[in-house]
Amino acid sequence: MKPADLDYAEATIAAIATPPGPGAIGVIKISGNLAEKILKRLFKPLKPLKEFQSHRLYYGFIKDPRTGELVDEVLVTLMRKPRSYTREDVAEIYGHSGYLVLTKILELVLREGARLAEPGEFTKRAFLNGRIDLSQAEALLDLINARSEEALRLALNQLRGALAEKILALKEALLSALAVVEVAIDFPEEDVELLSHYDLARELEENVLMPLNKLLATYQRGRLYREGIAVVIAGRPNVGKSSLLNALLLEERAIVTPIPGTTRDVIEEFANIKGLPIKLIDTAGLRETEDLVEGIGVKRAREKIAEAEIVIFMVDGSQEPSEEDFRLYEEIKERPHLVAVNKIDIAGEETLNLWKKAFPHERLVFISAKEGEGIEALAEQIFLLVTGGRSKEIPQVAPNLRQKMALEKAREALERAVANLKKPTVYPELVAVDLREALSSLGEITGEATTEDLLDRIFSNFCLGK
Ligand SMILES: Nc1nc2c(ncn2[C@@H]2O[C@H](COP(=O)(O)OP(=O)(O)OP(=O)(O)O)[C@@H](O)[C@H]2O)c(=O)[nH]1
Ligand SMILES: [Mg+2]
Repeated sequence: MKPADLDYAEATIAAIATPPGPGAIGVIKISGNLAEKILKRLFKPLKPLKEFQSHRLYYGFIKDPRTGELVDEVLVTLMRKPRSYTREDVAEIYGHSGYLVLTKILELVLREGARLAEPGEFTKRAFLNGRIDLSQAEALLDLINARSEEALRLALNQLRGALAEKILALKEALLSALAVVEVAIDFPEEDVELLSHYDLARELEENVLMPLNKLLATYQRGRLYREGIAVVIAGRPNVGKSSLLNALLLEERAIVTPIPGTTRDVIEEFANIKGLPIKLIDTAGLRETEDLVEGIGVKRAREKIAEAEIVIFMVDGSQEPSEEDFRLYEEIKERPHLVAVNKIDIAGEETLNLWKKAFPHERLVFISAKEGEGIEALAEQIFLLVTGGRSKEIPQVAPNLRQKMALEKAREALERAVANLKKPTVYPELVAVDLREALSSLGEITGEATTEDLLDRIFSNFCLGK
């Protein structure tokens, strides 16, 4: 663990903010009280410069102040607090992105008094200094990791404070209820008049519980768009699993041959299916085998099937259904699944009818992975299965897992408060305890009440330099 002393938290931090490897530019970020001093020591402007003006770009060179050695030709900028990402003085050096060059500049910066930033530490400071709340910090992470347009939109909304706003509204409604209850505590002799508990219960239900439940209901959708969902393609060897993977990805990702047992490893690739980030998993064909390598592949395939959220069970529609097909189907039929009857381009009508009889349900899709036939219908079926057939409407905001758990805690406390208010005899003290608990749970979402542990957990997911 890192030291928790004040010096550590107040130190000037620095990191390379761009991904490693050659590129047009590479950025070094410095944040903290020493930022300006360090910049002055290392940066030699082309034109003489008395003082940096905030938020201006300057052209010049980075030189090692000890040896005078030239390190890079750069642009630099200084953003004085509080108008910066962290609300501290922030300096940025835009150099040529070569691994060695950037490392050299960073070393100089560290030698002049900064320490290496931890992953997410710049953003953590932005949070600690009150520029963003915790839900916005998490939105930044979502923004960086977004794999679909919708995930991006959700992240942007949250970054702009859409979730924080909703939480604030809930908290205000809670606070005004709490005020009424507290009056009842302070002036018990004033009797029921001040606190018409039944009305208060109704108000809480309408103004807090209902919107809170609405917000909770968007969790699943949000998770879908943020994290996507794993879909495994499984079936006997040679039925066309890898061909389907390629068809859905629109590229020749997996090897396809007429030889049964071609795929032995697990192949995972993200595809965008109707806006959903879907992790497609192609697996080895399921069969008994003497081959050691293939055997391992089959074992892994079974593991993937067990983990997957959705299974596409694939069969060869050009052949009649066999015992083996039914036996394998038994393995997966309890999972959310689709049955894809493949190779309809070469399948006879009678054989296809046999398949229709074998799996008489709405999850049956007829396709030709090779010719691209029925792939759109299959994508539609996947979408329906994933979204549970609910509307295609995407929510404006959606809590993540951490936020959902806090919302649920708030809901429990609220439900207790409402139940107590509806009893014939009301003990305002009890109600107040629950309302305060609900308030503090909501506060966890925006980060008014946090622990070092929680912050570590959130910010360590960031990349270095963010
Ligand atoms: N006619 C026709 N042939 C197909 C179709 N889909 C796949 N094939 C052929 O079937 C053979 C096997 O295809 P693959 O995609 O490798 O099958 P697989 O299920 O991944 O096979 P394994 O990796 O061995 O388990 C290849 O020769 C493909 O060209 C289809 O829709 N129609
Ligand atoms: Mg294959």
